[in-house]
Amino acid sequence: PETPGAMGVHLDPGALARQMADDVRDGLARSPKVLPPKYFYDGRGSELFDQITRLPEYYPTRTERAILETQARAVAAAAGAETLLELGSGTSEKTRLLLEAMTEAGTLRRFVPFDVDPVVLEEASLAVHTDFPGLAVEPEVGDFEKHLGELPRHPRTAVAFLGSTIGNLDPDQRRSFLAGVRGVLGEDGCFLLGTDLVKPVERLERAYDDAAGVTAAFNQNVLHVINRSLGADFDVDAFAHRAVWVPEHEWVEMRLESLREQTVRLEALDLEVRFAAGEQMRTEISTKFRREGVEAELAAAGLRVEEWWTDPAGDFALSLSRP
Ligand code: AVJ
Repeated sequence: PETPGAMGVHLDPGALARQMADDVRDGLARSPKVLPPKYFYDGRGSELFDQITRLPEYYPTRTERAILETQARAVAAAAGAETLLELGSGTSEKTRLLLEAMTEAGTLRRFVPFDVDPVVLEEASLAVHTDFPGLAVEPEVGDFEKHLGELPRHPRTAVAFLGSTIGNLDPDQRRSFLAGVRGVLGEDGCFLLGTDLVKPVERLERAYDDAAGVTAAFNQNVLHVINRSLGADFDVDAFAHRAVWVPEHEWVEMRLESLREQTVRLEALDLEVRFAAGEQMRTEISTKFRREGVEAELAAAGLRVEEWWTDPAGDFALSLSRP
């Protein structure tokens, strides 16, 4: 069998670096300060996230996998997909359940993993190609908030966006992201979306502030990323991890709290930024959803929910929607 198709590239390392410089400059100029969550995932950050998914407190990954394990055939039957396009595909680990069910159903011809990290994408593509030799694997490198409009269109495409990554986008970002998804679907595609659901605050805050401190290390790692990429001198240990449920938005915020008054220099931005003692900077939102809200946001993008699968406890949902 042939090797995976050449990668489509929509985002080169130079563009990524400029984007990061702009995002960090803007975020640190705001009050309160914010950093975008997409810069967590360097090699170390991806490794820490992988550890998070195995923590006893962090239920979303294993719950979504359990739903996929139970419902993979139903998903494959409902989707009837010739092409599976996975957004933010990473290692495509859970996606294998879908690939198996969809190849078994006999409809699937092509897998398009789409991710911002070309190294992870290459590895994942090779692994899928090895295990699914009949499948055309056509990876695309890009940012799902920017490049959906540039992706090649194929008939009967199922777009998958798993892990409740959509929860890391704010409502405006979700609106424009979902409009982009609607665009790649054409008239005969469908959208498979994983969303974490609202639940008692104690469980949510523990899921984002685990006893072993892995999430704290994951949160602080973004400062290492900025130090390395932008020549900054954040004293990582002078910032403490916080996880806070914000009821008016129904999201968990991760923050980094400056433990003392300090000034940070960012060489690549020619910038010095002051932090007060106790000042908190937001590094991530992780929105928790209700069915009505998911349906309303999808409807606003021109998508109607056809299937809604959850685990028995109702912790997490997988929806399938269509134009
Ligand atoms: C995989 C991005 C959805 O928000 O739950 C895990 C990331 N942050 N612990 C999430 C994350 C802190 C995760 N996402």
